[in-house]
Amino acid sequence: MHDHSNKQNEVESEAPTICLVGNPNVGKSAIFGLLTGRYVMVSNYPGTTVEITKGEASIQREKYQIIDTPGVNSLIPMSEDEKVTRDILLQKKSDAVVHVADSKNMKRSLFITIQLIEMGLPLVIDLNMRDEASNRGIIIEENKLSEIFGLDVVSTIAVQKKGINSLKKVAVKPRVSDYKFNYDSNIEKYISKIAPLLPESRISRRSTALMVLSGDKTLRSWLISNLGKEKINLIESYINEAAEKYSQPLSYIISQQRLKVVEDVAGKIIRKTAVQRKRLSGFFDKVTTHPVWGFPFLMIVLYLVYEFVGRFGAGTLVDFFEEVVFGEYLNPWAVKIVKALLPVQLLQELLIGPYGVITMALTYAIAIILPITATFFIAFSIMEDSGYLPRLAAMLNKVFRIMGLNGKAVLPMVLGLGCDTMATLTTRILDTPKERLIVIILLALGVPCSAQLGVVLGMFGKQPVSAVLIWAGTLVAVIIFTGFISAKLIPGQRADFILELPPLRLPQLSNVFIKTLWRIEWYLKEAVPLFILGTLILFSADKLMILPLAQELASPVIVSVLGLPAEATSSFIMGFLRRDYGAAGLFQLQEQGLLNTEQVVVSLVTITLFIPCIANLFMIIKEKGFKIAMLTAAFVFPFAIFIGGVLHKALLWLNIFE
Ligand SMILES: Nc1nc2c(ncn2[C@@H]2O[C@H](COP(=O)(O)OP(=O)(O)OP(=O)(O)O)[C@@H](O)[C@H]2O)c(=O)[nH]1
Ligand SMILES: [Mg+2]
Repeated sequence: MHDHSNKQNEVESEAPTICLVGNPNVGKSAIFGLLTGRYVMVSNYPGTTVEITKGEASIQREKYQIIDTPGVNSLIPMSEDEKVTRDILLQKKSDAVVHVADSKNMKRSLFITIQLIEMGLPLVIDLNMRDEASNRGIIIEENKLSEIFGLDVVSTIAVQKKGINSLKKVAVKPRVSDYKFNYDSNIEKYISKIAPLLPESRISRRSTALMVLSGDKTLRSWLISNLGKEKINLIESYINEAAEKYSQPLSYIISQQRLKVVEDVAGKIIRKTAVQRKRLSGFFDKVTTHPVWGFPFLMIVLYLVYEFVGRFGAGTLVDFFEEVVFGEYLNPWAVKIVKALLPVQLLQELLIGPYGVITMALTYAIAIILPITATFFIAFSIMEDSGYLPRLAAMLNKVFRIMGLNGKAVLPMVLGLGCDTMATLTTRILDTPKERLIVIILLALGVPCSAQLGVVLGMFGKQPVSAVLIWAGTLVAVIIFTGFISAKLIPGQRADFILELPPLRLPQLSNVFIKTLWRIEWYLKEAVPLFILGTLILFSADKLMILPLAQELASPVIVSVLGLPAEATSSFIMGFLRRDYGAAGLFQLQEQGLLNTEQVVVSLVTITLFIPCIANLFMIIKEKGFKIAMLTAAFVFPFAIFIGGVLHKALLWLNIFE
């Protein structure tokens, strides 16, 4: 997530291109980072990369353009991220394709290799994760593999930076494999009938004919824009004729015949030696996915995160930054300097007044939110890299079925806890438009992002445990209920749950560190300007007497419906810009003793459910269009107030916090 910045840095060069392709979670982005020196997200779950990233590398004093692609399970795309990769092979000239393969999982990799060979692309094979393969007693006969396919084969361990130089050497002189395998005579017959009708592309007609025969619908628009109606009809009639021979769909038949080739090659190149299974990781593997024990384990994980982020980050660190760094030093200095240098009162207030850029925006952004998000990012990166997230997906599959989703949707939902905006982009890994829409709505509605979550945890650190439980329980109930209803209302279907479980590993500290720094940098670049903008809006609204007016207008809702003090209005206004900014406002109200426990719970439930932040809204527009984005916002906003109001009444009635 968080790779907005990639866009601006994209380099369109004439340099020869090297394209990294392979299954999900095999280390493509890690290799990309080593080749280009540019960091892109590397995480231990499939679907980390959903868009292409370009970078430059200099190999033997020549410039090359390197392209990182989303992982694919097949080159007949099932989801949008896979389509991105297929399309780049189809439409963009690659001077070399590096097939990054997972050495411990060669069969899955070979399934891609033979399709890349079929495409007639200039290719080299990189056997990555050699460390994990040898830990499992798997040895790949590189020479034999190279001989069979007539391609250069190198092996690497990306996380230890091993083998990168040999990879560079072969990547600049790729070969086109002359390995050929045949399908049954019926399929071969129709390949040769369809192939000549197809438009020219960057890959062989034989491979596009096989895609067409496999019923690849994503090729339709490409075919329509390149071929006349007659040819398309002719192709369709060939596909139907070809299919008549079998009782199963053609795509299945073609896959089966490919798998046979894979088995055959795998038999020749994989050797196994005896190894001891590691007891500890085996134990964790069982516990984390266990239908019963998985839940207590999840609770322990959540508790640890709460201690680290809620207590240490939001308590100790924030106190230090707010009271000592800003309270005793920075703010008093700023006041002195500003007063000395700017004798105009309006300007002084703009910087150091109650809605001042320094006293409000920077204090919020740096003293309150930064320590919290930084600790959260560390905790989150550890969860990402350990391989726990996909296991959570497997465990929650059943719960997610209620919402018309499958366990795969857990990934974007949990990633939403990092940043809803990027998680919205990650929904591309989901297989059906229906699932994507449901997850996008749920993200916009009920999944607090890291910054907001951190502030929320910080506030609950000073409240009884029952408060955080009620907050979390309400959110989970609202999410499940909304998911359930949307599953009924939105047409379409749910796909089956197939998610490769990556191995559990000890997170690499350097990656956790780089990722955290990277996210902090992203936060400072994306969030702080918005904070300043928000403060300027509040400042002007205050000066133009709009703020008191808005507080008066909103007070029936804020005061009567939600039972909050009128001052909370400005927090909700800020919430429009950034979720965490709104929460930070509430944080200060609590510090000033203006909120009791019941009000803390109600205000936090409301602000968590409240409108998606501006960046998220733009992402929804990008992914689903303006109309859907506006509808989502129009639903989320009153719904949040409604739930907050109901909760307020219920808590008063139950009288829990007296
Ligand atoms: N042990 C080991 N781990 C590796 C190696 N290469 C990458 N990893 C880890 O594997 C995980 C996946 O790496 P990524 O680079 O994100 O994989 P990707 O192929 O880009 O994945 P997607 O973008 O999801 O398709 C990360 O946790 C890496 O740290 C390796 O050679 N050995
Ligand atoms: Mg990647």
